[in-house]
Amino acid sequence: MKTRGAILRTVPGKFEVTDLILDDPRQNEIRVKMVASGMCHSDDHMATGDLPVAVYPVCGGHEGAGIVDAVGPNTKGFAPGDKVVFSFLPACGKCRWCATGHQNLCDLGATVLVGSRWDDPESFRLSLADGTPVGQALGISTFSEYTTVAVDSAVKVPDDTPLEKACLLGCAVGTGWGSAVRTGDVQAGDTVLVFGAGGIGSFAVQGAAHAGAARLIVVDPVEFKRESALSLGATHAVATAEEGIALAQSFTNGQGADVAIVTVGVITGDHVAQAFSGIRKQGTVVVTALGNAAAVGLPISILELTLYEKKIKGSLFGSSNPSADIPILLDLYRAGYLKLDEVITTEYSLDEINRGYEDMHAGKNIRGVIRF
Ligand code: CXF
Ligand code: ZN
Repeated sequence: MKTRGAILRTVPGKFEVTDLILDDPRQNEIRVKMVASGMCHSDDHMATGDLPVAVYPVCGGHEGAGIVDAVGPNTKGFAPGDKVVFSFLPACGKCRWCATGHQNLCDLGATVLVGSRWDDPESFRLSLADGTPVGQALGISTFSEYTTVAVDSAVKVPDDTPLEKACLLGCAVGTGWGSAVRTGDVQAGDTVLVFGAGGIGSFAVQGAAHAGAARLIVVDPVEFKRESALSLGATHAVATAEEGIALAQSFTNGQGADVAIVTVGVITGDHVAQAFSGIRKQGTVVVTALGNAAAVGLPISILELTLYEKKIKGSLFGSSNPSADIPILLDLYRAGYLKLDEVITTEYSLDEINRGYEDMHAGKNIRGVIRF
């Protein structure tokens, strides 16, 4: 069938909304009519090349929700009309990682930057009108009016789920919340530093607050993001890392934060090193962010690493299990413990996608969302 989607033809490049051809769903695939897609910084990293994908053109978008429109032959568990939230990481359910409660590290994850079907590298679900294959971002391409995905990339949600908010569960919520609650293992009473109060940072704040952080310091240069973070549970919000670290030290008798979470849009080694200098002995730096690989060295103190047993942990989708955690987080939203509506700053049409990313760069958005 025909669809319209936002593609990147080259890198670096800008999104271009164009007509695309979408393959019919095969076995274990579903076709979904998109309702909403969050505009994550990682799609911009695809546009700059900081997050390299194998095939261009690529249709962007990895944080979305929609309604099943068709299912492939012999595809169990999904039916037309079902509401789904996508997971930007598939979960096969069988590999070592899925089987041990680490779905975020599912072996299929290695294939999602390839852009094709993972069981058939020559086969693409999207193409241009002239037949040129179009890669799917993270195997899902949520910047398209319709998309066909493997069932491993979709989580069924209740019929009354507001998909225009729940789309955030596909990346930002799990990535941020999990960075505090799971990867960072924030404990009641902890002092926590969160660098960056954008989409991911807003959920890191909410996760840390939910886990009982007593002092929750947010660092962001943009005033309205600091105010938003305060309303989401941060106890303090400052403009610079130096101020944040000084605050953490003042609350801990000079020891430093228990956990520091780095969620800034474009990370460098200096951001990690700064966070590292702000944690206590045996404290943890959690890194959720992406940046230019060439610019990320780690100028940390080896003495502090060894003598203070400090830890630096990468965090992919917040160390979560999307099939289990997306429904749990949805329940927390329904119960009022997780705020989604407040994190969405602006809604855009698909055709306004580049304006949305310009707004993100200008610091105007916490999260922009495309409504279809
Ligand atoms: C990223 C992690 C690397 C792959 C794309 C998504 N996380 C959040 O956006
Ligand atoms: Zn993302």
